[in-house]
Amino acid sequence: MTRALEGVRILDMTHVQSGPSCTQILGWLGADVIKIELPGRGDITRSQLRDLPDVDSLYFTMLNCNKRSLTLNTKTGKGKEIFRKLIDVCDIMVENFAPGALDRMGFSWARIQELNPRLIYASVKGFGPGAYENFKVYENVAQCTGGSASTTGFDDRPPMVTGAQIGDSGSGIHLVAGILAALLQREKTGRGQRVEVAMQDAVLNLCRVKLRDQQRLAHGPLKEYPQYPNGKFGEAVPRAGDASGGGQPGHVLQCAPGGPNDYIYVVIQPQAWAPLMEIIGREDLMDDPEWSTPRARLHKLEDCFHLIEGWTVTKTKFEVMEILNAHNVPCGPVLSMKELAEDASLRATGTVVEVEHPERGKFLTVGNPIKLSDSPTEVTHSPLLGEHTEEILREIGYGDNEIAAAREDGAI
Ligand code: CAO
Repeated sequence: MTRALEGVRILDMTHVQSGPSCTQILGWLGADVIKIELPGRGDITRSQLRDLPDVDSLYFTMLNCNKRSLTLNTKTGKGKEIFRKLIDVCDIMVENFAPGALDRMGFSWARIQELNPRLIYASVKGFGPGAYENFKVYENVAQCTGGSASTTGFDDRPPMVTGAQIGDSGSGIHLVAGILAALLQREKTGRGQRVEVAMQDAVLNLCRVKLRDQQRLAHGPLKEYPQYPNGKFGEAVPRAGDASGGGQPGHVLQCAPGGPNDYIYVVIQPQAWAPLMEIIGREDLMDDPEWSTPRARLHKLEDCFHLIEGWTVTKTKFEVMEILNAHNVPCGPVLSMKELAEDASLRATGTVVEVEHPERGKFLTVGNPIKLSDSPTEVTHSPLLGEHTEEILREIGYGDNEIAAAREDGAI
């Protein structure tokens, strides 16, 4: 079976997480991803947070599957020549260097267009054009500048970052969408274009509902927030703890036996109130006008969840999930990374996969979360540093002598 992006060649100049998360997905969709790395060192994450001595870190192996590695110093004369050749034969270039790094190498967008007008040039930067455009950005910086930190955590505690890498992998997936659209447009126009995603923008896009609430705040308190009705609202959207960001109230409730992740998130849809009350043995509240409508419950949500928690603490989160789902009540157990790593259905769908690596042996990773019926994903191991240098150079027309000379030069 062919794969969706078969025949598409990516010049992958990415490093760390945001860019690599994008090109890994393109690889899973079938593109040939050629990862360019600095000779001798490679992507800095190869050696960061290592769990085994002298072996590529999980940070690297989990973000660079299905790619080939070519070591190339693009600041040498020979390196620039090889880079120009790669620009010639590739469809898409992806990079997430600090602002201006590619220009400093001598490859501005204008120059790239001259070299290959069909090339799509995709970048992740910390900020879009404006006062901050030249600043470097990492994950948590983006979470802070994109509105996530100010709206995450509890009212009486400092702002908090989330474990979901919404700045890095969130920007990566936004970039994938832009690249695929540009590829489709190129089918019609024959021209490449520039695709840019700023991490601040990607995070803000994922915090859309909080900007919604900022505007609602002008018209009165946010009644589904834990600050209502007893606390105060200031000028900006406050941290809402674990209150639901949607239209239906929800809360994390404790379960048995009381371990750090023995919790379940329960949402009270209007139609779920009666079944919930029946399950917890409070049939008296099913039709009580003081409790039975969303409006009546709004000023006492904490009491509502307290009642339900009195029942959830007597069961495990999985028992609660079974019972509530049998009555169509939306809920979700808080799953630990250990539980997710061992989850049989995630293994069966390839969302969690074991990959054999030539130096570290088997490692566990998150496979392709995007499932295409006509384009299956097979996750292959991340490349060793420079594993494919000669293979790729031969493919683009270099012979043995030229390869040896480039190596002598330090270009590869
Ligand atoms: N050949 C020659 N030079 C190379 C090279 C190669 N193959 N690969 C990298 N380099 C050079 C770059 O050209 C740059 O040189 P100059 O500073 O002289 O222009 C240098 O290596 C360092 O690149 P950098 O500034 O991007 O790296 P850094 O570690 O200092 O900063 C980061 C890292 C992530 C903060 C920065 O790249 C950044 O802000 N990127 C944009 C936002 C982003 O993606 N952040 C996500 C980080 S986590 O996913």
